[in-house]
Amino acid sequence: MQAKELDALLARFTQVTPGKTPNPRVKAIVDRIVRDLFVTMNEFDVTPDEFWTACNYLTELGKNNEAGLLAPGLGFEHFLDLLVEERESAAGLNENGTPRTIEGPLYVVGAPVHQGSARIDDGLDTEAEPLFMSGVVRDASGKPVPHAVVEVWHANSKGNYSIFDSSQTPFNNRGTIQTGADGRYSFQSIMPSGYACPPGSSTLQLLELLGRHGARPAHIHFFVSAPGYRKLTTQINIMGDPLIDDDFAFATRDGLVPDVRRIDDPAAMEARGVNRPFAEIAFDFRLVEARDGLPTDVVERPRVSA
Ligand code: MBD
Ligand code: FE
Repeated sequence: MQAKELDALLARFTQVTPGKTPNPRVKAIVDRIVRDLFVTMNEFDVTPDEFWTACNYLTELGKNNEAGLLAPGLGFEHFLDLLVEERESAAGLNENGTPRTIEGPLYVVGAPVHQGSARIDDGLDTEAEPLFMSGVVRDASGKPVPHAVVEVWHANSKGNYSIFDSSQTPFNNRGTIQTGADGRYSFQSIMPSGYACPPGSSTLQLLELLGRHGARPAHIHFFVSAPGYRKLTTQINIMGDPLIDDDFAFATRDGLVPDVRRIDDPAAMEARGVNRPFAEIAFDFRLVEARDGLPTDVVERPRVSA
């Protein structure tokens, strides 16, 4: 179809019904997306079979509750991080903060709350490597932030998340740690493995058509918040994971790959109360001060609660 004809068609299809009032932002964005899709269909001579395959794909994606999995897989969630950061930099926000990275779809509201330190694994995975992680929540100048809250969630040694994986105890590898005046947090858990999109999932089906895999390096998620500071959504990656620079969700960032100490000294094992060699990670978070006129740090999205 010629551009002129396409323009005339879109002008007709995007007319407002007399007497109705559109939401101007929704209208502007949807009109634009429809235009871009028409242009794409025109350019690629999309057939009816292809179009309905795509519609059915979206229906199945929704039925499987996978919009939140495809979004990081296609890079949208990381792109949102970059868009927020562009606005933060333009506003001159302190750049000493711990880098943000995507939340992903597997956070669950309602994890057990602990003071200062916690054990967040259920102790049932006796093959997994014990992991001890600790650090301090600091401000941009390095001073401890009192009364910070560190929410942590990660996969088990098979790469699966409790609640979404009904074979695990609820809230395994999930916890909320309230720090004291010193900003210190610590927890005991087990070393996670990287998540991979389930075989047969809508997300993996599309990724395969794109010549991609659907796996993540091992990682641990955090929300870190404190009164007067911007809420930080981030993750650390486990150093040495072969996918660290090949994450299907594009979440790896400089500054988020701390050293992992491996310890097999029997006295240290005994002191930690474990019967196997274990891993230690030290990681301090740096929060930046809250400020008006920035994109919100508290993202509204549907989240599972349990
Ligand atoms: C995850 O564990 C995850 O963090 C993301 C972003 C997507 C899928 C699974
Ligand atoms: Fe994850």
